[in-house]
Amino acid sequence: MTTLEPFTERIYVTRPVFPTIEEVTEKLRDIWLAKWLTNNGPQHTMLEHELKNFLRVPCLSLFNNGTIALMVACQSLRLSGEVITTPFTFAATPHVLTWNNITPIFCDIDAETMNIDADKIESMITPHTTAILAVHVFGTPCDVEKILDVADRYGLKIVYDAAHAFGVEIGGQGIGNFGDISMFSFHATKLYHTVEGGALTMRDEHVKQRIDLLKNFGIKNEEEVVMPGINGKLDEVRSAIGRIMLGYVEEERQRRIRLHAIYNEELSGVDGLKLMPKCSADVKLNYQYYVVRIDEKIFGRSRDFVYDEFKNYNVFTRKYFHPLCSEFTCYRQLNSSTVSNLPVANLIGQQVLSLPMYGGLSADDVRKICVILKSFKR
Ligand code: T4K
Repeated sequence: MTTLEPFTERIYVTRPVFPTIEEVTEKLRDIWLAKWLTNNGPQHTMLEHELKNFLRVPCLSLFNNGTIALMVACQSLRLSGEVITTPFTFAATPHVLTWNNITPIFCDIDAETMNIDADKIESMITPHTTAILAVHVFGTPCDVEKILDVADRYGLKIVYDAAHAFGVEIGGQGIGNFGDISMFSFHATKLYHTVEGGALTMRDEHVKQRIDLLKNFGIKNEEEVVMPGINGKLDEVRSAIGRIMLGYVEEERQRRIRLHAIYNEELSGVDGLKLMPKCSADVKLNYQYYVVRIDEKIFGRSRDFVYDEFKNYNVFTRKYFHPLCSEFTCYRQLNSSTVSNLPVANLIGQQVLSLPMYGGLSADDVRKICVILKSFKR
């Protein structure tokens, strides 16, 4: 079982969960019968309702992807000037700010959770700051209380990029209840997906109404267009797939819980490897990713060595998130992008590696990945 032969087939960092073709065909038949393909059809209405219940949030608005959703979130709150965010995230997070004519201000991250360091946010606030855009990286919740405290004291809005946090809860409350607006991504590579898609969640029905206008060109009715909106609509086919996929989430999550446990069991105690952060007992996690940090000085091999070497075994890991957003050519000239402002993020960006994590992996696959990883140690 745990030989060091390469895997016979490529093992990717993740694989999408697929519904059966029969389930999809059945739903497509409904769509064909209704002759309604997009623009607020019945599948869309039903999915919005079902997701609102699933995520335990008062209001939810569906989108064609998470990035457009986040752009609309910034528009709906009329954010401007500067927004404080994390450099340790996917490119979409700072890009939506730039697309809204807002300057991203990068704040360093916490060495344990890898989320924005709530204790450092205050020092980044200027008279131009309008909001905090925090990311629940790898599904680990941000310090929502501290972020609320600083936002309240300075009158700032809070937007959470919850792209990785589908189904995560704090103390029985859906993660989408925190902040003014949260964004979820339903991309194919996520625990839950609609092929491409996303959603915003919010507490205020009036905010939802504004968001629903913004994602439909600002069209109020056949006579009135009340704001410069965009096309952020999720169509009927993807909405229908999303309805099917809701039936798959919990089983997929359970499979990943088991695989996480095997990774933890096999890798804990290996000098130079830091495993996923521990969360308090009242947090329900989704186990979407499994990330290790490799300390080259102790492990004897760099993260880049491990990443390259894994390929010889047909294992395709990912360096989520390297390079940091503050290292992108479009952001590195910002004052907040200096290494001295972001020491923790720069260190973690060099160490982090996302290992394969999806329900289709077997326990033996994960054990073998761990044996391979441990064999690299010097
Ligand atoms: N905020 C954050 C914090 C995010 O992480 C993301 C997206 C967003 C915002 C924006 O949300 P969206 O607009 O995407 O809804 C992937 C995803 O495309 C992206 O959604 C995700 N974050 C990011 C972390 O990961 P890539 O460029 O790494 O994807 P890709 O195509 O390399 O796929 C990863 C692996 O998955 C492949 O090596 C193989 C496997 N795969 C992928 C696809 C698409 C398959 O087996 N089948 C497939 O169909 O960005």
